[in-house]
Amino acid sequence: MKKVALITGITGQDGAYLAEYLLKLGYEVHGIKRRASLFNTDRIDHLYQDPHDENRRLFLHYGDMTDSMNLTRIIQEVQPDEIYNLAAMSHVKVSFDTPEYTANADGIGTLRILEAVRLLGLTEKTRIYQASTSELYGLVQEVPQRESTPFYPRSPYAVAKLYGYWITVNYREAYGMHASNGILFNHESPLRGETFVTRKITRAVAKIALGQQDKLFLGNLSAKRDWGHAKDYVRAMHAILQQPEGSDYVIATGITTTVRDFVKLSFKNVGITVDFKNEGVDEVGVISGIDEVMFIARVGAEYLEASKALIGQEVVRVDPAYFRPTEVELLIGDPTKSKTVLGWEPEYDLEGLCEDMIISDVKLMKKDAFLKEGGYKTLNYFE
Ligand code: NAP
Ligand code: G4F
Repeated sequence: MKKVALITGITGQDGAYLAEYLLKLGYEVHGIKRRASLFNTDRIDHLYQDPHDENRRLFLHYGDMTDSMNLTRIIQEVQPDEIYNLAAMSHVKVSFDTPEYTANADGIGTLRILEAVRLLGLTEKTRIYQASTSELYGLVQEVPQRESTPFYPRSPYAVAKLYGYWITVNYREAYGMHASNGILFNHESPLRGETFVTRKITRAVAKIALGQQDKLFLGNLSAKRDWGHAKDYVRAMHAILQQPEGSDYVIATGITTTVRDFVKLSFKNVGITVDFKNEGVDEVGVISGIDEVMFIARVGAEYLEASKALIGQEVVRVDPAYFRPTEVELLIGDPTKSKTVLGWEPEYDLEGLCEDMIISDVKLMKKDAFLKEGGYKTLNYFE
């Protein structure tokens, strides 16, 4: 029997990778997307199937995490075996500007899904994955962070996700539901939203290498994150729902890196060496050399002459506008449980992740070529 999955947040980074992964596994996939004034399905357009196709296995439904009746109706219609609750206002800095909405969509939104499953009498049938986050650890109480590490959220986003985490645990314990939290550490990809720090960096590096941008302004360069690849992390989400019982799992690489070092690595990926000098808000990143072979391979010989003129140029600066009122300085996860129980192993390391993002962004910034090839529609993420 074909399994049926419902993904909230299917138009996001993880939703797109997960939808493709589940379709490849033979699932019928339903996704909830928000109505927007422009198309917002770029990341999943390559999976789109004509509504008249009799063998269609991807279905999209309009909906919103703040609308209980809508969510309940969709779950009633779809009768899913598995729900992946990925929809959220997921930007930590923005959550300080929109705290009430974030609490509603990310916190109460999770309750709406759980309660709909319960009210519809689907507690035996439907397994639920909740997209929990390493942001729950916030002001970290233990290094590395594991499933038993106490939480100390540091943003309206993390506080909303704290509610989502505990209401998921509560429904599991109170009603015997197969409901699980994936406590995922930061995961990135070529599909990452442009305002998260890794993608902001890889896009800017590609543009600087192509002569389209002069400078990259960043906030806290010393923040440390445990960065993995979203492709690896969606495999873990699926594995969590295949376990006999619901439970909570840390998904992480166990390695942490500063934002500063991710900047250096990204430039290195296009053959540009960047050194940092000064401290605090006066810290700057300056180009000190070009590896011509690497530059030509990654960017193109036609851009080499112009790039040589960049040596000695200041290309990174700190802008305090990107500082957060309360910061999460260090995240590093201990993935022992997910490795032993789920058998989960990531395929990408940080170098592989950064390379994947840089290659994609250089291609994307060479816009004409990219659009001629059909943009995202030409990409099969799991091939
Ligand atoms: P993302 O790219 O920002 O995608 C979020 C998705 O949620 C998008 O499809 C978005 O729709 C949708 N959405 C937002 N508000 C909604 C609402 N009110 N109703 C319905 N849909 C809504 O996030 P992601 O990186 O894929 O992350 C997926 C989930 O994992 C999120 O819950 C995030 O908080 C959590 N998480 C992410 C990470 C990470 O490092 N990526 C780590 C831990 C946990 P639009 O496309 O219309 O905006
Ligand atoms: O890329 P970020 O915005 O991700 P953040 O805040 O860690 O949150 C992401 O990961 C969480 C998992 O831990 C998810 F739950 C959440 O949904 C989201 O996907 O920022 C990473 C770090 C922060 O310390 C930030 O202060 O980079 C620092 N940073 C420095 N300059 C910057 C910038 N972040 C952004 N977005 N933009 C900057 O210019």
